[in-house]
Amino acid sequence: MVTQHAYIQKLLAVFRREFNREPDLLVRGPGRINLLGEHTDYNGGLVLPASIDKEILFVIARRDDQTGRIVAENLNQTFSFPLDALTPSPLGWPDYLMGVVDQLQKAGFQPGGFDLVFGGNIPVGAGLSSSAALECGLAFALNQLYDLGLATLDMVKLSQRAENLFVGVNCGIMDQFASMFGRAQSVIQLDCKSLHHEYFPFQTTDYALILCDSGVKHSLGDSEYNTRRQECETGVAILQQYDASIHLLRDATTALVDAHRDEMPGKVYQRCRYVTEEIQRVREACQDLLTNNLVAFGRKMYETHDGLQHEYEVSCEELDFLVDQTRADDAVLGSRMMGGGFGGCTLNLVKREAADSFVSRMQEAYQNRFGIELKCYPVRITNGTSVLE
Ligand code: GAF
Repeated sequence: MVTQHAYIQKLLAVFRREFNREPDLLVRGPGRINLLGEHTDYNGGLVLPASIDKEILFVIARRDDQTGRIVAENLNQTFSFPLDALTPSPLGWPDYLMGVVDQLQKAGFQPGGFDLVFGGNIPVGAGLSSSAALECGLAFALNQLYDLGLATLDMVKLSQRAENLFVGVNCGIMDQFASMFGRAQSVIQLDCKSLHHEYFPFQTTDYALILCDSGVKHSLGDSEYNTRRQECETGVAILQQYDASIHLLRDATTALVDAHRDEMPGKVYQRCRYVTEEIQRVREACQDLLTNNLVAFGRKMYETHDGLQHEYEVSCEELDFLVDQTRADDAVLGSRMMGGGFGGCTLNLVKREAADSFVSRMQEAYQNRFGIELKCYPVRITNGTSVLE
């Protein structure tokens, strides 16, 4: 495993070789996990994410002209673009960065050009928000480099808009918020309507958080994500006829959804019920954290998975298998699929002393069932996007 220090040295060497100069700034943009509160962000509900020790590092310097020159170290690719003529790139990854420049400009800021080398250890496609890490890291770096005076929340909103409008992915605000606002040993309870946030302690001395990467990403994920959003909006439109103060599902309760079950198409009812229950679950789970009751917290992770599997229907065979493997395991407090669904990782809360044997058991079972090598990542909760001294 390459240490952060060794990897920074490597990025610095690439920067000097490519640009023949010294950088002005080093920035770290972390990926994220989400403990509970899935598919609630775009419903204005509560989420419970944290930023982690999987990260993208940025080595960057100002330029005197209006050019962005970028090296993606992991991919061994380079890309240059004029800041005053932004067009999407077939390479894909530059769009996350150009999207940030685009949104800065649209918000009335004029960042200058930059030379940048970036790279990191966030597995792509695993649902750990490498895209948010990329957006937030650049927004943060440009804010520092050009003294733009943006508040942290402005950078979060701008990064989300970059993804929505320039990349064209209709995500909620959770991933960017978590990448920016993370705090070591804490989870963030974010209210996605008011954007009020609060930190809750998450001690992992006795328990480890382990991601199991299914290695699959079923292609229907993106279209189903948008369908779920629409189904939730349909539910809101129905409930609004009875209570005009309901603008988002977070404004409704499970009891209200149940009361209007007969007026809703079956799937719409299921989606609304899951969302209102999940928001309540996050509330209760935060009380578990305050009393350090990780057993109760873990149970809620299973409840979330069951809701995502049966009511929200965004899981898949591989994720269900990974969660089912843990159900009778005394070493596991909780397990669930994480993120948008249809692939990516499960998140597991495991007794620390049993972490290694847990990983071996899961890898063997997954290999036997699907013939796929299961990658497992123990993660630590860290601070959010910041300058590296
Ligand atoms: C994806 C989205 F990007 C998030 O905004 C969130 O909606 C999540 O799916 C589901 O909770 O990660």
